[in-house]
Amino acid sequence: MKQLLDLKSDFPILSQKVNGKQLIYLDNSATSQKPQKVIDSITEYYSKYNSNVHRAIHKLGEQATLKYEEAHEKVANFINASKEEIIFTRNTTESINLLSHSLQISKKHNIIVTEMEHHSNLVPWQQICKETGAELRFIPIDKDGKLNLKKIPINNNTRVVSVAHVSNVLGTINPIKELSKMVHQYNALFVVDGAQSVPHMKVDVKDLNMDFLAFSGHKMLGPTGIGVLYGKKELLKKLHPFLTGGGMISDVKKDVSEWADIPNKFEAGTPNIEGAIALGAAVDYLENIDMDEINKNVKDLVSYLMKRLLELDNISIYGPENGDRTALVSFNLLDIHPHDVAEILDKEGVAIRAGHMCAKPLMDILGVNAVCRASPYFYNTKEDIDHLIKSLKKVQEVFAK
Ligand code: C6P
Repeated sequence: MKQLLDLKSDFPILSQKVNGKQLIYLDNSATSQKPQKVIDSITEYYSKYNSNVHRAIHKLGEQATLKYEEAHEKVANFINASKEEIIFTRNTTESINLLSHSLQISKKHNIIVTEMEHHSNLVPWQQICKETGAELRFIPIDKDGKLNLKKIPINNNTRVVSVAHVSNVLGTINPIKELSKMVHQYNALFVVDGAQSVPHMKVDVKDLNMDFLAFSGHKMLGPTGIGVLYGKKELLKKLHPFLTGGGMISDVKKDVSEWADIPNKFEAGTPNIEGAIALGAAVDYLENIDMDEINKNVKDLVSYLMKRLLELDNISIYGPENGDRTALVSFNLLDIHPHDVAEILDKEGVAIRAGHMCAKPLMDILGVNAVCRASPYFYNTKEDIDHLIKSLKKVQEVFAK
């Protein structure tokens, strides 16, 4: 295994200068960078075996189908699922929309999310509740940015509890095993938004007893436009398809159709073939490093980031203490708008995200309109964080004048 510190050279984009300064990319929670191996897998598909899948009786078609199927298998092994339990979608957002439309929610149901959800795990449930008359309920968060499980509003009418594994604003790692137990005691379905966890830690869907898990390829070294919905086999078999058309049927008559087996039932139309294959290459890359190693490395970087941010005067940091968090740190500098912070950092070559983070209800709870967020991945170094801190000090100097 390579030392994690050597890995920057695998990512061609990271060697460039931005605004005349060496690029320090700390916006990995928005999207990660891609290693050469993933980029090559896309070029290889288009230059050697571009063809449609599940249709063609020719060499290229067979090769593309084999690789596409292999990608399902790689992703399945990555989260300890089986191949037919992996549905390829465009992203986490589409995975959750697929579920919310397929679950046949009705007026008698309630659906529970948390106050820290990304819009993608809130708006689809909010809309389905509006359409069906079901009730949307929230697990509140406490002052430390953790879920208050004593106040989970669950009852026998709860159909779904859908929770982020890791918050994209607070970095909180939610207690998925504990939640899963609680939810299943009420015979409700347990859905996990893994957009910010799957890239960073070993997520075992069986050990954590998740009914469904949604995540995005682009946050875990894969390309944009490919996402995953995992579902337990017995549940997926019972669900209605979200999109219908070619590729998802076993038989069609003029007035009636029968559905193909899972996962094809949920993959209507020509899929994102190169995206799936490249996600398979991303999974290979991550597994070659080892997810436990990545988890440890990112947690160390986050705790170093917290420590160094706390050296600054007039800073508010959001979310729990070290240990209960990973992936990212959100903060605000007193009286300086996050957009101004990000703009000045950009001039120093440092890329962070500033804004509402697609979590407006959480912004309301925090009492802010926007935050700054720095999110390292395993290829970042402590020197990158030192550079961020130096640049933040410059921001404060500019505004002190
Ligand atoms: N968060 C961020 O900068 P998509 O866009 O579908 O790939 O992922 C949506 C999503 C869902 N849940 C969580 C917890 C997320 O963090 C995200 C994406 C990015 O925080 C882009 S807004």
